[in-house]
Amino acid sequence: MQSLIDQAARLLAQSSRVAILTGAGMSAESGIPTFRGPQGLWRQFRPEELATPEAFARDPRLVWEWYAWRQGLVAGCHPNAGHLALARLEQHWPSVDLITQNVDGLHSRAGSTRVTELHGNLFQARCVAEGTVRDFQAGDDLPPHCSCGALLRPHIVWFGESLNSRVVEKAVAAVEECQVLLVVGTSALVTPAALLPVMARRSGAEVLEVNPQATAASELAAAAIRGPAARVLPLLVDQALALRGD
Ligand code: BV8
Repeated sequence: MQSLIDQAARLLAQSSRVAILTGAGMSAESGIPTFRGPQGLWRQFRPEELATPEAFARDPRLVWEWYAWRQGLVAGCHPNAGHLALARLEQHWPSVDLITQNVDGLHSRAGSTRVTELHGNLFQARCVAEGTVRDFQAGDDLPPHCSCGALLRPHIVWFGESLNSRVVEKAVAAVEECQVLLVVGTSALVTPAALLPVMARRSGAEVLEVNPQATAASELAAAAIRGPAARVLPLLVDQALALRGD
């Protein structure tokens, strides 16, 4: 693994424009279950069953119970050494754009400021009638309602829903302009996020991957480092910083 970290650190050190794509594996070592991991995300349900507009229309209370449970779980978790390493990368490189599929907010809590949340944020809700978005902590009164009387829904992109076009444009621009795309903790199965590494390669960027397992993005990677984010990312960033003489 060390030779791959050496190779990846050299590519990072030589680049001024870096993009990062993270998925659920980024937060695994913070204690947040991944989507397709063994322990799953909640009771006997699968995310694809609950994270859909159909599930919300059918049973808004059940869907809110799931999101309230996740809010409680995430609130008790902390950014791990991998999140902190990516925040350090942003502090020392001229241009770092972090694109995350995660809705847990841990990158911002770790200090990253240039974060694009492709799939929304667990701690925001939206009025289904007015479309207004607000910070929101679920209480006991589920499902919650807006002051206008309409239902509030999690401000999350569900399966089968389109992503915000401005958010997608920002993510595509970042991967098409970067020199290196670092892909961390994603199975690269969910589109359109899974298309970003392909776009980066097509624009001439080098792709680096950090994941204990092979994924659909591995074949695009100049270096696919088989290890956990919280262990690999600090080593990678420290080595790249040393090569830059920072
Ligand atoms: C869209 C918010 C246009 C929810 C999420 C059939 C019918 C309908 C749609 C589709 C269909 N077939 C395909 C689609 C499109 C669909 C899709 O891609 N589905 C998948 C399941 C095939 N996509 C969509 O619906 C998107 N919208 O396409 O709009 C459209 C419109 C109408 C109809 C069709 C298309 C919307 C997708 C957004 C869904 N919302 N999140 C919530 O969180 O509640 S996606 C959800 O999956 C999470 O955001 C998660 O991040 C994301 C992707 O999963 P990963 O992050 O990759 O996580 P995963 O568990 O899979 O992998 C974890 C990885 O970490 C593994 O590789 C593991 O090895 C690694 N790992 C583990 N430990 C560590 C680690 N890595 C590093 N360190 C560790 N320690």
